[in-house]
Amino acid sequence: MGNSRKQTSAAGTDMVEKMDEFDAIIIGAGVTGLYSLYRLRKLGFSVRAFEEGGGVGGTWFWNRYPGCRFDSESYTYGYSFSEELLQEWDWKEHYSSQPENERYLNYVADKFDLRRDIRLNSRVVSAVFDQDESRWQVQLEDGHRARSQFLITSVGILSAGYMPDFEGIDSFKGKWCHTGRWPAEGMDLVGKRVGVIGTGATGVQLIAEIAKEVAHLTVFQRTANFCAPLRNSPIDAQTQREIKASYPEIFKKCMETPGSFVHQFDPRSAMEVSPEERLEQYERLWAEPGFKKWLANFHDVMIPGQANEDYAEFVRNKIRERVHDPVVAEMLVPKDHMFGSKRLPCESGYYEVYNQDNVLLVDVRAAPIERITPKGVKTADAEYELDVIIFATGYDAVTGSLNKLDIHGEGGQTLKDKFTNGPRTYMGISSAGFPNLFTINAASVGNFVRAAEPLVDWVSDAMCYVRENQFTRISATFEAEDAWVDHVAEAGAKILRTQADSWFVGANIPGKARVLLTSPDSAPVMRAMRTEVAANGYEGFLLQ
Ligand code: NA7
Repeated sequence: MGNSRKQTSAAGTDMVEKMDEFDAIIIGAGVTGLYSLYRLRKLGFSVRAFEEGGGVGGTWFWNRYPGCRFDSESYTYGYSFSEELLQEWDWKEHYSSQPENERYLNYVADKFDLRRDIRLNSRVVSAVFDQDESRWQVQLEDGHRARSQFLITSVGILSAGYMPDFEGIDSFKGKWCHTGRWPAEGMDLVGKRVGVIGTGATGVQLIAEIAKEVAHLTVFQRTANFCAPLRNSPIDAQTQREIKASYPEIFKKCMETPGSFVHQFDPRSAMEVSPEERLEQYERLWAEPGFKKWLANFHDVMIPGQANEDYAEFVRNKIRERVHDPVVAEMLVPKDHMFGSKRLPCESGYYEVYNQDNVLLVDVRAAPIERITPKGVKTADAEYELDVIIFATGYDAVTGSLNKLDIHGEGGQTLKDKFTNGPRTYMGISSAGFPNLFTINAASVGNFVRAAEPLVDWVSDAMCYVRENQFTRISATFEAEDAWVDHVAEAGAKILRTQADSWFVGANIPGKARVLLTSPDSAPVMRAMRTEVAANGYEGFLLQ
C-alpha cells in the first residue's frame, strides 16, 4: 500500500508521483461498501474505500429528512455476518428511523475497525482502466489519486438525486432542498409555508412527519400512490430477547423469499377462495405491520392479473375511508397503475394529513408545474407562495450513480456511453470491456442487506479465484452479457415492476431509456445462478 510510482513527465524527465496502490478500491461506504471492506480485508486484500460523504452510512447518512425510516423489519435489515454484532445491537423500533440506522452503521465501522481504510469527503470523479498494467486509476475531486487491481462500485441504487429541470429555482427567495441531501443541521420548518414536490416513498414519509409542525403545507402530487399503514412500534425487552434468539431462523426465512423479506406468500390464489375468505385475509393482514399486507398475502396479488386488481380495489377503498373530503380522497386514490407496479410506500398517518385545514393537495398532472418563482411554485393554473420547497422527486436509479463516476474501460469507452440504452451487464455485476470492475450497486434489489451480503461474498470469492489462479483480469464475456440483457428484457416484461413508469425502469428521468434496471429474477434464483456460474469456473466470464 501507499507505493510511490515513477512516471515520465511531458518533458521526458522522470518524476515521482505519490500514488496509493491497493488490491481493491471500493467506491462508497454505505451498507455494501462497509461489508465489502470488512470481507475483502479478511481475505487478505489491501483495500481502500472512498466515500463522498463526511461520514459512513450511504443512504442512511444522506437521507436525514424527517420521517425517514425502514419499511423492512429492522432485525431483517442488519448484517448477519457477525453473531457478536447481532447479539450486541438492540434495534429500538420494529421499523427503525434514519438516526438509529446511521448510528448502527457507525457502530459497525467502529467495531470492525473499518475507518482506517475509509477516506471520507472523497468524491470520485473518474476511474480509468490502464490496459497495460491491468489496473484501475481512480481520481478524486480533491486531486488525490489511487490505483488498484479491482474496482467495486458500492454506490447504491438510489443515490444520484433527481431534480426536475424547473426554470427559476435560483430566483426562489426562500430555502429549498432535495430530500437526499437534507442538511445535517436540519431545516427549520416550524411555522413556515412549506411545499413538497413528489409523493413517492420519500414524500409520504416526509409529509406525514412535517405536517405536524409547519404553518401550511402544499403537496404537489403528479401520481397518487398505493400506500399502506406501517404500524411501527417500539421493540420491548421480551421481543428483543426473542429476536436475538431466533436470528438464524429469521435470516433463513428471508433467504427463501423472492425479495429477501421475512414474509412468505400464501401459495393460494386470491381468486380460488370465496369472496368472504379473501376479504377476511385482506383485512387480517391489513391490521399487521409492514409489507406483510401484500408479501404474506395470496401470491397472485403481486402478479399482473385479476387478483392484483381485486387487491388494488381493496386498498383504494382503505384510502377513501381515511380522507374526509371525497374530492381530495379521489385525488389520492391511484387509478393509473397496477398495485405494486411502483414501489409501495408504508406510511404513518399520511392520509390523515389531508384532513388538516392547513394542508392543500395540488394535482400537478392536471396543471403541471411551469416554473419556480421568487415567491414559490407556479403551475399551469396558479402560483403557490412558499417559504420552503422540498424536492422529494426521487433518483436517477442504478445507472445515475455509476454515470457520475465517469468510468472508462478498455479502449477508453465509457460505461455511461455503453449504458445509453440501458445497463449492459452480466447478472448486474460485470460489464464486458470493463475488467475487474464489479458493479455491486446494480445487482442488489429487495430487502437490501439480505441481497447485498451474499452478493459481496460472491464477488469476494471471484476475486480470490482470480488471485489463486494467477489471472490478472476477470470480466463478463460479450456473449454472456448479450444473453443476460435479452433475459432481463424478456423476463422483465412479465413482472409487476415493469408495468408502470417509475425508477424501476428509468421512466422517471426524462430521456432515460425505459429498461428494467435490476434483475427480473427472485433473490434465490439469482443466488443459485451465481453459485452455478462459480462452480463452472466462472462461466460467462473471461479470465486472463
Ligand atoms: P420516487 O418514488 O421516484 O418518487 C418521486 C416523486 O416525485 C414521484 O411522486 C414523482 O411523480 C414526483 N416527481 C418527479 N418529477 C416530478 C415533476 N417534474 N413534477 C411533479 N412531480 C414530480 O422517489 P422517492 O425518493 O420517493 O423514492 C425512491 C425510493 O427510495 C423508493 O422507491 C424506496 O425504495 C426508497 P410521478 O410518480 O413520477 O408522477
